[in-house]
Amino acid sequence: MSDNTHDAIIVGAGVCGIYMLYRLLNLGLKVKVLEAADGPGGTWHWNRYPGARFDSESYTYGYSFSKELLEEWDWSEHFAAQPETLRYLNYVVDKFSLRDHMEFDTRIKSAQFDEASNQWLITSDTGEQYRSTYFCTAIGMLSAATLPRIQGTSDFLGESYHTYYWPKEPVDLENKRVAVIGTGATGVQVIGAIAEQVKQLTVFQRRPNWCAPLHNAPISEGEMQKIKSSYDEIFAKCQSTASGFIHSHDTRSVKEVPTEEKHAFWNKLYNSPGFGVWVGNFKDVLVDPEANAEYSDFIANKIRERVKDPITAEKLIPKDHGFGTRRVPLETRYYEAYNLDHVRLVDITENPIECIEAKGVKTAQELMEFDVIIYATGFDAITGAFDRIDITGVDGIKLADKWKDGPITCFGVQVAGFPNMFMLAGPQGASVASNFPPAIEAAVDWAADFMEQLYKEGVDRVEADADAESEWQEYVKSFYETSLLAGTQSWFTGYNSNVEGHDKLRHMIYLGGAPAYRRILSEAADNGYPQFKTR
Ligand code: NA7
Repeated sequence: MSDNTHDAIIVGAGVCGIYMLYRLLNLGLKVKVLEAADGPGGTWHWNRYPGARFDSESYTYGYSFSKELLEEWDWSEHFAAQPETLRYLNYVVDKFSLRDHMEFDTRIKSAQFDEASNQWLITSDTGEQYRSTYFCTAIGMLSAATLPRIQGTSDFLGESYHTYYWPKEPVDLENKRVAVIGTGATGVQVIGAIAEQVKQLTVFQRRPNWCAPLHNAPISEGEMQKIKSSYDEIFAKCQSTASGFIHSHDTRSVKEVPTEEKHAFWNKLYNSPGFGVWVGNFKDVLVDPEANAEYSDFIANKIRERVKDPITAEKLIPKDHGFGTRRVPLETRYYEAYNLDHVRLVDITENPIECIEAKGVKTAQELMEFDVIIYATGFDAITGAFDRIDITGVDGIKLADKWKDGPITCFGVQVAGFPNMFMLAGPQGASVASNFPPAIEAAVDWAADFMEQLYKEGVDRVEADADAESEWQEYVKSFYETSLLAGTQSWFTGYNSNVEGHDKLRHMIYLGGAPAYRRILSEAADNGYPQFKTR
């Protein structure tokens, strides 16, 4: 085997790629990770913006596969900030001696399946070529950042940053006039973190999101010891919930609970840390429009209580979708930011941005001058990272063409016509709709076990069956008929106004819950992988 020929190439050294590398090296395979960044960490390598932190409890975000690692690592906060997570991932890479198998500063431009050898020919943007039997994508679901399609972004003479490409060097925002465009999970974290330190903050909001308090806190030494002794129960709990978080939903429905008791429960959720406020709710809040409307009203009143100016408060309350039907940003003093005299909310549905100019942002009503513009405008989510690579399967078929109207997969792990390509956290899998690491550990284990079996059997070509793929499509779509998430425009449902053609529903994610997804994968394995053809 030549130096650049491998059993498997994994693209991406984030949470997913790191664990896949660990698994495949343990199988004795020749494996390499190719990574565009200059170090491991993926999401946590790139997103260095102020306020970037987990919305998952730290101790459910770490890997569960190594008891030794769990014993060694101490989290300092219940929801760790980006620098700590990046340190953690680097620690994992070094602990398991993975770094030597990673090649950094290597962005993949194309991947082409070669029928004669049953290998993938993978080419970097500098023209370096690699061959491998398996082409494993661990390229992230939120790694193709998108700037707004606003005229003049390059004319601005101050500093400007997309949150994903935040520089490694410190950015001094003190005494600066700062604009933030975008109020998704990222914008909300940035705004909460910088509002008090800047001279002037102007937030450009197109559509408000339903946000709720994170309630972060430090983890004391005693608490960490307790967490360490409870890891088995913590991970078992995460395995049991649809969302993969430690929060399980209440089995009662909104209508059957008396108002006083209901409000006491909702107050408890609102005052508790993490995503309980979203996924720990009554069972019908995300499926029954009336239940959802009642809960949304409850949360709207919380916003009214926290924001002093009633006009601003109303602008911050979503009117076009119910609570939890888009990704809920968890926040720290986000709403209180709008009570500061130097913070202004600009509703761009009333006062649209016309263009960016040398000095700032020109809206229909005025020119606002800024020193810094922060674009928290999100991602070409889930499929964007795939679209950036020219992926060619059998008979010259392009993945981008096959996915023109949305992803088509079998179990979210393979695509018919693209043999030996394993998507470790791909579209239509469970990871995007749940706590990421527990879901990817399961998906990686499944793919690695499958490859181990193929390797032992001497099989060097495996491909999703087209009929099985069609069945999976129908199955994935069926959940969209009952979930309120499906009726809302967001990156969950494939919308992005900054990407041509992403203006209609695409079936991006599997909404059936993580435990059911794992069951489906295990059944496939137990039955000898009937959804896949080998030769
Ligand atoms: P999101 O959640 O996609 O949010 C992007 C935000 O940027 C959202 O408020 C958008 O408004 C706004 N946006 C996008 N384009 C424009 C233009 N052209 N003009 C004005 N405003 C715009 O991305 P995030 O980075 O916040 O979060 C992504 C995920 O990362 C998050 O869910 C976590 O899982 C981690 P819109 O709502 O589309 O009207």
